[in-house]
Amino acid sequence: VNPAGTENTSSETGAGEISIQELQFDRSCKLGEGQFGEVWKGYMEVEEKVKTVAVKILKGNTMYKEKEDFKTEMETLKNVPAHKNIVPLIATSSKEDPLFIVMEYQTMGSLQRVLRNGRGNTYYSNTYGCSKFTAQQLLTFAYEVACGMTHIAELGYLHRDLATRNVLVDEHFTCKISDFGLARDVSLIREYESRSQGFLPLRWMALESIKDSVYTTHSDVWSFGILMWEIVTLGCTPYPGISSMILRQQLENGYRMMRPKHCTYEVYRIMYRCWREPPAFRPSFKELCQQLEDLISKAQ
Ligand code: ACK
Repeated sequence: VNPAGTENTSSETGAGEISIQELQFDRSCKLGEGQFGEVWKGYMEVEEKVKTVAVKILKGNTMYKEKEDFKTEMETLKNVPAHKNIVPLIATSSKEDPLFIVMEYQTMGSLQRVLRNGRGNTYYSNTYGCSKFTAQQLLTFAYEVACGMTHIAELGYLHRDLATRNVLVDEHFTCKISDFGLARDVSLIREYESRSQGFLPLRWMALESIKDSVYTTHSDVWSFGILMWEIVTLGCTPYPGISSMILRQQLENGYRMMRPKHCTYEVYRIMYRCWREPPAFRPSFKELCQQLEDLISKAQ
């Protein structure tokens, strides 16, 4: 098990297989629920210490394909070396029912929740509206997600669903990317829109993903641009006032979200570049890290 925040030079997370009996659940604390699974707060003994964990359990009635996808992705996650901006995987049950993954518990919940909770608390009114976060803190959230994504991209993996709801935040306000590559519980979340292929996070998707179901690191970069927009608007839903029915046509016509109120031109330029139509014209995650780091040091 890799403690939070440590770098691991080995090629595996070291997350082992466990059975459900090795976990204790906090029955009063269901963290989330979807059609295919539930996330529960629980406790597990790790190296003779009781650790608070989040357990994502695949429901028993899921279809064969979803089960196989979940198993495959668990194997993928196990092979990703630890990184301080990726949620540490502690253990899995990938061989027998119930299938589940055990992650480190992240005290503050999702970045979406953190941003929305930060609204209206006017500690800093000189930043992005009235929030309890400074411009520097908000840029740091984006920077940390870009660092985690650089790691994922360098390993050749895709996230496919990068959004503030899938980034978790620890007690030090460090962002940790979660659930990448996993078959997700998308049915009950309003932000996933029903289409013939199932439920899709349309408002976070690159044009080529919407049109041709093409997913690459470049399409993850597009989603990162949307995530930056979520950060500067303190967790608003993208494309306000635009229905999902007309979104594709609007994007094809060249429409992109406007610069949000309070967002600097420099920050807007970064997110706007992530939405260029030719995928190869978008910045890489490494470039995004560099640009955000420069902005953070200027904001000091
Ligand atoms: O915003 P939240 O409280 O944070 O609500 C969602 C919910 O479960 C569905 O994803 C929470 N969640 C997921 N994984 C974790 C974790 N590792 N630690 C803490 N909360 C988590 C997430």
